[in-house]
Amino acid sequence: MSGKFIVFEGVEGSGKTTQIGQTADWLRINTDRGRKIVVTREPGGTKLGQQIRQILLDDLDNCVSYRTELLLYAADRAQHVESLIRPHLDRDDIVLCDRFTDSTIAYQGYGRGCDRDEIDRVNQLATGGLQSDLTFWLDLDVTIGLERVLLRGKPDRMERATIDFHQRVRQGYQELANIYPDRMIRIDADRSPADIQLEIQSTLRQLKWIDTQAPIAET
Ligand code: Z5A
Repeated sequence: MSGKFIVFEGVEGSGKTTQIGQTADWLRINTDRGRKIVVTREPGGTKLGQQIRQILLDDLDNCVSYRTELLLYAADRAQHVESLIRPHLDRDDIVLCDRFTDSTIAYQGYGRGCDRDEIDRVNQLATGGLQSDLTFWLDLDVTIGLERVLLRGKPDRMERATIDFHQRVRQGYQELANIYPDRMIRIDADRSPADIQLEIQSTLRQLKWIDTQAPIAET
């Protein structure tokens, strides 16, 4: 396996989708010819995953138990890793993924209070040990993020959780970033999309995964 696996994490509305799109456009221009840039997400990166996503985010009168929720995210991930992520990494592609295992630790662990050892075992089963090469954690005050997503319309089941829940999630990301400083890079997401994108491009250039002669794109 020789591709690169880059994950974007953060609370709701932190700008992951926006930044992944811009990063993919920039990488497509600036990486070696033939190296494919793949954009995907969790939950819902596969056909089966889209059905699981619907179950997870639909309004089910909160009848999904926390353990069921944990296993549904893991089922989505197992299918995603096996049928999409690993095959692309085996072909030397660059995979950009909106959320991965750290989301489960932050949301089901810190947010819901599920047991951390159980989460680690479930993540290991779902991924076969695959970890990101690099994770950008877009760090944002949860009230700002939730205000952004509420402008989009009706919040989904996860978005309707309490502010306390979302604050615990953010705290979870902070602790993960402290534990894994080499893999997880904190990006201040309370800035313009252009400024955030420049920092992401600059970080990727320093890692020399791309043609370092390439200019940083105007955003
Ligand atoms: N979840 C979980 O619990 N466990 C797991 O293991 C996994 C996930 C994998 C998936 O939701 C839910 O599943 C999520 C975690 C949980 N739950 N919640 N709540 P999703 O996929 O539907 O949504 P999301 O991942 O939370 O992303 P999002 O809400 O779509 O936000 P985003 O992708 O981070 O941000 P965005 O779409 O780029 O931007 C949001 C808005 O802000 C949009 O209008 C932008 O134009 C605007 N924006 C973006 N950047 C900026 C800046 N810099 N300034 C101002 N405005 C901006």
